[in-house]
Amino acid sequence: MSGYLGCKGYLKYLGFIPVLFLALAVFMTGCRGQGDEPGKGQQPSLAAGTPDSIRQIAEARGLSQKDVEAALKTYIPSGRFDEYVLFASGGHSGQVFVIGVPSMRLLKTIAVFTPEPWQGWATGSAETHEILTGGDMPIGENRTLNWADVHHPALSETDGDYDGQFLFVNDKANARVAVIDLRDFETKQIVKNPNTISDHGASFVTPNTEYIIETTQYATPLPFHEYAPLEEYKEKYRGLATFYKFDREKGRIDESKSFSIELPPYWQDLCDSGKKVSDGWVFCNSINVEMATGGINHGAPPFEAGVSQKEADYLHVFNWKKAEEVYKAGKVNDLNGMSVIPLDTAIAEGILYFMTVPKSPHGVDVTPDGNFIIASGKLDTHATVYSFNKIMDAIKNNNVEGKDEYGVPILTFADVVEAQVEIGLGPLHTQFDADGNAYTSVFVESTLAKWRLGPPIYNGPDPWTLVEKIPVQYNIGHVVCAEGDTVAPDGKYCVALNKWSIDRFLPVGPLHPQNFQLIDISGENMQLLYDMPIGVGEPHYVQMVKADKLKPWLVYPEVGFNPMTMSVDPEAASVGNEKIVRDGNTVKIWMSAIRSHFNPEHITVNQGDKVTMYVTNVERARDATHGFAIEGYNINLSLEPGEASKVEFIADKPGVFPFYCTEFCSALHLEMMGYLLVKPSPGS
Ligand code: RUQ
Ligand code: CUA
Repeated sequence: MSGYLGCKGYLKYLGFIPVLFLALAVFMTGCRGQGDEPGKGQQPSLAAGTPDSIRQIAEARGLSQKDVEAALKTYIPSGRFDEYVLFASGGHSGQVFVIGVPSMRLLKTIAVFTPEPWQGWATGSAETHEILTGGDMPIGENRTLNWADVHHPALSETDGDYDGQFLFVNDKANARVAVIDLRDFETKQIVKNPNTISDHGASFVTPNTEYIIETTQYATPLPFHEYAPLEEYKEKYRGLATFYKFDREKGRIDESKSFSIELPPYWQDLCDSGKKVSDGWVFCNSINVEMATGGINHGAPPFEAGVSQKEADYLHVFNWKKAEEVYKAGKVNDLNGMSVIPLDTAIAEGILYFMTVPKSPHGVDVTPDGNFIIASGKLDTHATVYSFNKIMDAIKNNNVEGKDEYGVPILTFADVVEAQVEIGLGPLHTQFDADGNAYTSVFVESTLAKWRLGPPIYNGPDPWTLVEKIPVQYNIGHVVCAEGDTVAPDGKYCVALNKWSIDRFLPVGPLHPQNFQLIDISGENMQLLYDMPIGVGEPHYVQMVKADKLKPWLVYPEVGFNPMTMSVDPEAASVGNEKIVRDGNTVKIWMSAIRSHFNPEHITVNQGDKVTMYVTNVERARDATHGFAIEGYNINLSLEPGEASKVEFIADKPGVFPFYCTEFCSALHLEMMGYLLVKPSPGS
């Protein structure tokens, strides 16, 4: 029943669009809960021939035949590994979660945009602090950003397939993009876009990770720190699509080789890169073709009404290879150190075209063969399928139905559309399997819809039709299927990434977990296998990669390894070179850590001294991590075997401060400590 309440919320939310009342009423049944009493299982009814040992357990636990099957499909015995790995957006936590499939066990939290003490992330080491502040705001004081709204992870690709090397994530709130190296699962770089304050269409990679794409969400003046009143919205406000050049060798974004394209002030939304036949193109949705500026507080229509007045918005079609040529030819403006292709140039050079998409579109997804581009309106019941060949023909023949206010050509809708597939109310995002099926999350009705593509990717009977829908609990945002956005999807599993869980878990107060639901798609019918509560809000996109594509290090390759440079640090402490060196009021300390002591253990400095510590974990054993915390100085490091780290602080607090290892590394871990003695300066 609570599922029904969830849907009622949407009635209110969408109530200003009367036509939707009818549609919602029709679909409301799809919103209802699954009929079970919250927290209670179904009645057991096991198949004949089930061994007694299993029957007894199932009966005692109230498990049905289906429950037992689901349990067997997800259970991973101790010491065995999962087949797939999810890289999940950590939402406002600013981090990334790593989860095994099918067990749905949380394997790791990767610190990205938010300090994370257990990893020593920006809680002591100079290097991690440098990475975090690398994404600082280019203006103002006190500018270190300590949180982010992580939306979309993107694994690096080679020929359109995940290669397991890097992961990119964006921060919608501040328009930042981070680079994570999957050799050690650590963040290596955070880049702040100097010209836009928010993004959403990020992170998406081109098929060989030439570029990482980021588009503006909410239009602001260009650059965002210029002031212009909302009355000047059409003239002064702009969107941007930024193409960050990725240097695979260095494992970093190269801002000096990156460029942006100026866009009209529609709110650019999600993107997907063309692949195979459509390689060289990028497709990004947008909303607010109305260029509404809100103003409910002085009688204007609120944004939600203003932005969805018109029947259609624009899907942006970019020729990124052409844009790269134009950028290299220097036809750009320099804006805060970023090369920006002006909108007029983008139009004149044939870099940008529009296609209309009905009813407040959101996601856009390219089929594995690259032939079709699928976009869905949040207030629509269809997925609209565009043909890449038809788009190319329309561009070649200048087959346009007009231009927008800024002169961008709009391709004739009827001539670029391949199909419109009726799938349910509120479709958002689409993934694919290996058999020519698409899986679309349907938000308003809380379902996952499986439907057939058409030729040439699916050549069987009944192309472009709905196959099956499965209810999910509740309010599904994204869906992810195994490698389901690559050129070679695996099928097998999808995970519904539900915003609301309502009645699925033990209550933990008014702030409920989100619900990741594992769904088996390998059989004739989709089967719900497992609910995983996500105790952190609010994840968006997730990618699912075959576990054997990842080749992470189990210890750092050599002692004295600096994760920032991914090489041995010439300054690193090692066994035998531990020392304390004073030079005026600067004190440098080289310290080793090994079970179960630090060397040195006594450090005496004067109040006001500038202290630099080089600390190395000299262990070679797997999992022999040491922490290094200085009490009262707000410092904690995590030193993985081989890792060298650097700590810098001013010893401004006089007194005696124990330092200790924060990882329970051995039987004598409690004894792994030392004293920092700070002698008061004579005047204090
Ligand atoms: S967006 S569902 Cu970034 Cu769809 Cu969240
Ligand atoms: Cu090292 Cu505890």
